[in-house]
Amino acid sequence: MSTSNDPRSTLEYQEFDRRHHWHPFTDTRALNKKGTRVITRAEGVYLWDSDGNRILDGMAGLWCVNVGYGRRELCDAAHAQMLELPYYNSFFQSAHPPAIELARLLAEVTPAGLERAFFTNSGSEANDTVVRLVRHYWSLRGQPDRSVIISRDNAYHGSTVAAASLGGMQPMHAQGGLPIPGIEHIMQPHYYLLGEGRSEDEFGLFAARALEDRIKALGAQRVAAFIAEPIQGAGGVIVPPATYWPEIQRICAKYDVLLVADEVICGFGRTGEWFGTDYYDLHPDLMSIAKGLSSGYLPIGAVMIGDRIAETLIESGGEFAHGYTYSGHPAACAVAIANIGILRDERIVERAARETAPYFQQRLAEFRAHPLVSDVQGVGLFAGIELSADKRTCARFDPLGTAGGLCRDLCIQNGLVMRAVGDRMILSPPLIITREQIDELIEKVALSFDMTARELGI
Ligand code: PXG
Repeated sequence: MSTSNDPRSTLEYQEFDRRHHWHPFTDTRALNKKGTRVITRAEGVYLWDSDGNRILDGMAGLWCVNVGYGRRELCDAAHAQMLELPYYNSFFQSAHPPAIELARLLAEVTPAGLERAFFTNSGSEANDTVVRLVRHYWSLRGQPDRSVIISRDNAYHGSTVAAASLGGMQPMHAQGGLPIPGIEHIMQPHYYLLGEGRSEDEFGLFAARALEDRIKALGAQRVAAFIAEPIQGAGGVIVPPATYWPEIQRICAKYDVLLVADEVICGFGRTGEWFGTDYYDLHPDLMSIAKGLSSGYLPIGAVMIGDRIAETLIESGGEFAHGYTYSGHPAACAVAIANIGILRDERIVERAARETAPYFQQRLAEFRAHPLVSDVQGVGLFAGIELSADKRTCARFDPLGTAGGLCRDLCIQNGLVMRAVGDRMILSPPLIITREQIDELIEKVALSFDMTARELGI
């Protein structure tokens, strides 16, 4: 048995990985040819691989390591909690201090009107919980036919059956007969892709009114909820026009459709506010959270439940027949409490908003002049940068992803993790990234863009 003091060679890891480890969202044949990258340790904003290369993590893991790597307080919190009470559940009229304390803390940091937390182990489970909860709510309100949930094209809400159905990713729907019944998708507010012929403000209203049109077409009495990420993350960091969210909110209120904010990526500081709903001044009935809740140190998610839903369930009595063995796992809750403590005590969100995020966005905007770049969009500490075969006409690459895949690989060669969504390059670094580290990141991005352009002859 190998230990961290006695590591295997990269080739050995790769061979065992090929033989025994099935990766998520991965072309196994392509991976097996190439061999996996093995990440062995991390500190701050940096990762190290099994060959000793240092890599700047421009994605905060998978959009989650908001406080950065190597925070001993989070490890100590898990350790202490596991010695005290490694496991107990919150079924059958029980609870334990970390779950109670975290729920109380979440009521404090999330927007007003979301006072109760239902714990899950992931964002996917949070969104599965949302599907069951909104349908149960409308049943209790005597409107069982209000069961349709409207989502958006290109949304990502997770990989479980209900969450993938809510998502708007065609390749996911194509595998396994999704979506499940009762899920509808409307257009996404992606101005760069779909805005032709309209001003940005006009397009925002147009995209929002797709919701009203769909509600009318279905009949409002059938529509339970609308779910959306305040800013689409995995879809490519799609920042909606300023007119979009106020109009969505007006429409949800008009037709009494519940508003569900999927804050799995936007939550806990990514936008420069604590939540995307703070950034856009939204008043959701439900909010899904995960990722930044524990900065990814342990798996935990939650659904924050709005008062009108909670009160209906309480007044009606009876069980919400739903829950996970590890809902509110003590160690994960203890880590989340410590993580929120760090975010608060060190004013990480506020400092990023004031100091580093504006600099990050300003430096990224410089890439608008790059021959390969046709669009740069971002808020706070995340951004999407569109690579185009011809920046004047915004021509797309054929096949899609030609430049994105190449650029992503060159980034790694240059010591940077940057994610590619087709030909859109994504950044979402830990919120503790410094100005100097942003300079380093920009330098690596510039080098990688230049190399990509050269290889593609642009
Ligand atoms: N909602 C949103 C908005 C997400 O981004 C989930 C729900 C699901 O969370 P879990 O914890 O079940 O994974 C997510 C997850 C990517 C990528 O490549 C994005 C996610 C997950 C994995 C990869 O961009 N987002």
